[in-house]
Amino acid sequence: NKTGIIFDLDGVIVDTAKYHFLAWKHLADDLGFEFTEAHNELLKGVSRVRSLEILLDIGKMKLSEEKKQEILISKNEDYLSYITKMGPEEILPGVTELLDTLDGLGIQYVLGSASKNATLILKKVNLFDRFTGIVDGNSVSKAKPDPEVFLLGAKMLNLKPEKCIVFEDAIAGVEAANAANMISLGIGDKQTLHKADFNFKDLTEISPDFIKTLIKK
Ligand code: B16
Ligand code: MG
Repeated sequence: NKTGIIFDLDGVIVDTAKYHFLAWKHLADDLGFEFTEAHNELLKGVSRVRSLEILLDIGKMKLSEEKKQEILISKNEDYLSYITKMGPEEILPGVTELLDTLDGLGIQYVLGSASKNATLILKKVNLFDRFTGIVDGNSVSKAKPDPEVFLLGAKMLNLKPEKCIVFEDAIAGVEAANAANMISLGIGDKQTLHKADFNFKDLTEISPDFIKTLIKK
């Protein structure tokens, strides 16, 4: 009757969206159209390939498959130039305290992220060793809102989906958690994430008591 946790990465553990934004913006600059922070919201939780499609729609551009592949590589190189400079000071508020609470209660947790850079990012912020396992953009064939990433997470935890709690900041991620039949915790704007079972502004709002009531269910 154990419970396990699956954490999304970008927007829950660290704010890598700001680095994705810079890299996508450089690309849009090169292609000659405007890309704003509001546009960047549309890319949160979305896969790399899908992000490029959305970006090209914004710029009303069509490119060959070959050119798209080329662009995806250079965007990632640009993005990695920021990621390699990351350190533990970039862990979002409340994360370390929550992981300490989970460790104290003997609750295991894994990562469930769309990013292909997840392992590198967790290592940079010194959190990699704390996770029981990592499911990321390299392990899945279907992107969120497909539940695949979280179902693989449940497997890694050796738990039934209904015994898993998902922390997500993106609409597609909340939908994926719900489709997986897991308990979804929306982290961020309550209106945006209204499909989540529970809503919190950030992880500082999650008390040990809340976790204890949740794992009793
Ligand atoms: P990469 P998450 C997602 O991370 C980001 O929110 C999304 O903006 C990004 O496109 C995606 O990872 C892929 O990232 O280019 O590093 O493979 O929120 O699922 O942890
Ligand atoms: Mg996210």
